[in-house]
Amino acid sequence: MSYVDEVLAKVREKNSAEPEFLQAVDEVLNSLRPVIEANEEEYKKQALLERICEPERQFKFRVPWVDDNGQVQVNTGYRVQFNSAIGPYKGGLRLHPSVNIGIIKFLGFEQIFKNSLTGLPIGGGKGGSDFDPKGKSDREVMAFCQSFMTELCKYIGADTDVPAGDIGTGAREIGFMFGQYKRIKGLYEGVLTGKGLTYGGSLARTEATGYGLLYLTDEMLKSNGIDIKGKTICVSGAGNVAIYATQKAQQLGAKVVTVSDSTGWIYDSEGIDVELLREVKEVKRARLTEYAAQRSSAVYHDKKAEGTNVWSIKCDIALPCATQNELNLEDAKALVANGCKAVAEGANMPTTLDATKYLQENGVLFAPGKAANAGGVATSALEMSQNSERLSWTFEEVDSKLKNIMVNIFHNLDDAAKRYGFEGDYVVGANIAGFEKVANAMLAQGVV
Ligand code: NDP
Ligand code: 2IT
Repeated sequence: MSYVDEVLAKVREKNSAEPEFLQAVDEVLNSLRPVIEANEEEYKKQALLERICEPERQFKFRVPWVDDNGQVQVNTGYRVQFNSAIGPYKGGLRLHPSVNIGIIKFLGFEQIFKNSLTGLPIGGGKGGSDFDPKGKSDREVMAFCQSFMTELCKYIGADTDVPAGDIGTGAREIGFMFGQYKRIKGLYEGVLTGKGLTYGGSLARTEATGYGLLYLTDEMLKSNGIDIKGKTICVSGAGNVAIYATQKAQQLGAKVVTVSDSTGWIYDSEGIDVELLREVKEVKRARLTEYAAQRSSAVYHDKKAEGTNVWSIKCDIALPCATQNELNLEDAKALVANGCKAVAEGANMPTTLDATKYLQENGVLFAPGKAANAGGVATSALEMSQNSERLSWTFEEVDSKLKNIMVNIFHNLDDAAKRYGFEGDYVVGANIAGFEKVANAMLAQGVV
């Protein structure tokens, strides 16, 4: 049995109740085969893959808080500090009822390679809670965030572990958490990223994941002789990543015709009105039905009632920006049948393994999330730099650094794929390019 197969078997046995984690490990280890085979003896002796698949440490804690009726509620909090070989743990906090340890581990595992791809000194971590901010009052959200941080603050710090936003965690939640950290620890430090601009946040961090997704997609298309201008794009999601992906796609001359949330989706034949979308989602925190009500060119589709989703719409480019496993084999078949040329993942692991394979086999350019959505965490690292030097850079300065990082990521993964004889396979390229730096750092640091 090869070393990769041996480790895969062990990881499956040990984590059998964590399907999302196993899916992420499966994809990464399988695509690392050429590198592992070239160094099999050393890596095996050093148990490098076993170490990479085992978090350095993980915390699970009680988060009690009082709701607006005076009732005590209890949620579970998590932080997984996965790998610190190349820098302090870095990664977001997801607040969503579906959160469990397997989901946090899959996200933390992906984050190791994503953070490495950015070229910046950040290790991999992730956290969150099964708390649902949806429908809660600002006071309830604050009560939860303060309780969550009261425990989390014991394990994080500007040079230890720096959390940020993810699903359900935006500027409001980061603000409440930062305030509580400062109050308990008495430290005004860059312990979180995605902060507000008046207290250490970076310009362009809000836009960074969506903008970065488009910078990388544009570079991938260009290098395959395709101009993004005039192309039709389907976006899923209607949150932070989806909104700014839509905005940048439009700035680059493409037309985005769909967005979605967990209950339904919009087809807008005139192209999505980003300002209206921001008003509905960021300001009013309302459903997409509200967008449709205010825009005559938009049609709302109820996901459950119709059993449909945005991937049924004809497009040149698909950008899944909502959540994991939201684009399955059936969706991939519909995209291919409709002539889709490229898929780039704004979300983490939105495409199932069989769908990814089908897209690649049918000639669709496929940019995996750990590369395509790395602009968010890269800009978080730029926020950490600004906090360390106690300066703030202009929007243009941050945005141009972000663009350079995304263009470099594309060429690094394109080169890595070519080096190992997998030209055009950006999944293999991203995993290899991300892995090499982490592996070298781990080997140099001994058995830790
Ligand atoms: P937001 O919370 O801002 O938005 C999430 C969007 O996805 C919402 O429209 C939400 O709909 C929808 N969604 C969430 N969960 C589900 C679900 N289970 N089924 C269907 N739709 C769902 O999150 P972000 O935009 O920040 O994150 C989106 C994705 O991008 C995630 O995979 C995240 O991990 C990834 N990502 C985020 C980065 C960031 O900087 N924020 C960086 C890199 C990756 P609804 O409003 O109905 O819940
Ligand atoms: O998945 C991700 O990369 C994020 N949610 C952003 C993490 C960060 O530290 O900015």
